[in-house]
Amino acid sequence: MWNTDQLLSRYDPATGTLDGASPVERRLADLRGCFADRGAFDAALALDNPVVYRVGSVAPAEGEGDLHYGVGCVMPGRIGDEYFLTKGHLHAWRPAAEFYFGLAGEGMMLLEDESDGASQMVPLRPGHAVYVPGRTAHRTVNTGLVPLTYLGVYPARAGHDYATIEHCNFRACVVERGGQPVLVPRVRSGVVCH
Ligand code: S6P
Ligand code: ZN
Repeated sequence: MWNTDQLLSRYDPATGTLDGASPVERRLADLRGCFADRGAFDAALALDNPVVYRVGSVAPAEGEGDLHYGVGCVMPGRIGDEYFLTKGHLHAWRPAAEFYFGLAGEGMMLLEDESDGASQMVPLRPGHAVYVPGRTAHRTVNTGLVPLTYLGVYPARAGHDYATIEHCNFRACVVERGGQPVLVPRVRSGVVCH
């Protein structure tokens, strides 16, 4: 029999955190190579190294069929015209899909199909349920003025492959144009992968 502490984690909307979660904090310096405009990144980092996002993950069990989940909170901000974002990853176990649910703020999920490289952005807002299929790189982007908070639920065996994204980055990025988020091909890359 599981005890209640293993089954229950409470979300605090005031702080955007789950109790009992193991926290990870990513600052701007941790995101080198993620933003398209390297000059704007270096200039911003010379001034400050703010927290860009936090994730608290809960891993109740590790068996086949088990689930892990986490709450992410991405701060508002931009580097040049590109909105603050998460590193992004593929799942190490490629078939693993993920379910996202928006809790607060407004943003986009940036998705990239590993098989054909097709990019897509999907709105993520309170009450939005977003399905991230397997074999799809995913990154969360805050396009609003307040923290973007969301729940993600994924197979325990999914794992994270950050290396593929760190090497090549996403093919597209979400930038501000006339006050609106738009998806554009990423330029100004130092690495040619695609
Ligand atoms: C995990 C899930 C999320 C991310 C979070 C931070 O599979 O997709 O909890 O971990 O959005 O993003 P990243 O790319 O730094 O893990
Ligand atoms: Zn994921």
